[in-house]
Amino acid sequence: MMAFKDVSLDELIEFARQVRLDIVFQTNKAKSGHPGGPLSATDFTTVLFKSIMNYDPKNPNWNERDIFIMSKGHCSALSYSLLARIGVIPIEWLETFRKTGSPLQGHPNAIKCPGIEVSTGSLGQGLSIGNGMALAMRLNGQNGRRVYVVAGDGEIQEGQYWEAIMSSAHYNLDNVCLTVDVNGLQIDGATADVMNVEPLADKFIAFNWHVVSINGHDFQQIIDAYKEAAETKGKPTVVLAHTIKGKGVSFMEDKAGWHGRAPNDEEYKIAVNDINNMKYPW
Ligand SMILES: Cc1ncc(C[n+]2csc(CCOP(=O)(O)OP(=O)(O)O)c2C)c(N)n1
Repeated sequence: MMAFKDVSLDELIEFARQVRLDIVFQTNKAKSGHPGGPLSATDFTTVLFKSIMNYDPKNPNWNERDIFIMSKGHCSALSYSLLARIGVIPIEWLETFRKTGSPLQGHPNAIKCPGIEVSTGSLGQGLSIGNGMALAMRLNGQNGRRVYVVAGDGEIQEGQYWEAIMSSAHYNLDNVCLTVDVNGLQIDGATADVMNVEPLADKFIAFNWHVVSINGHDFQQIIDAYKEAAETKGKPTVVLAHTIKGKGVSFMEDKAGWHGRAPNDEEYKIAVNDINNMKYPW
């Protein structure tokens, strides 16, 4: 049922590097977009797409596939890069990011872009939708399928998240795995200052979730966390991925100002150089 792929550490490192390059490429080319959040979520989504999730790139609607929902839809540059690099959409499409008429809009459109399961961007909804899909899988007897949702730590200030968190546990949705990208920042400052969401582990435990806390840039910890999630029966799992917003680009790291600002041509050159020089463990 669970067919995790054995992917070498080098392959994960180079895939994640390419994804980071794609993120700064797309936002530079579009002269708009969100680089910070995608760069923090790159490493754990790389593991999901390269070694954890079941899918067929040639048949994105395959009825037995695992579901990936980027609940924090502003991180679309990351989703598009992942879909392009695994072969669901053409790599050339990345040049059209945020252009009028492109399938790759600033916030993802599930009708226009293959591989995008849910149109997101209005924060707060991803887990609710994922719960519905997970319940449908159960009704259909599809015991091998799983739902992976990625949320931001700012995003889960939305009240809808906590209703959904209650529901996943109430229905014992052990086929749901939520990853919270705990980068400590949101659009205009520190999550702790705007609306503190901590202590997250205690909150999820109180809501009857299985909790795994990791360094969200450490590939082994990420792989182990998703394997543990898949082996956990009777309750949903949340992976609290502690990350750095803007990871890999010196002048973006841990800066809220790079949430929704694109690198200009000069900044883009520095960003490419920084990413190319990232050494693992990073
Ligand atoms: C319902 C809703 N309210 C506000 C926004 C505007 N907004 C876009 S991104 C963002 C901050 C999100 O922070 P976080 O979830 O931590 O994302 P990350 O830092 O990982 O990029 C906000 C408030 C939105 N997209 N949807």
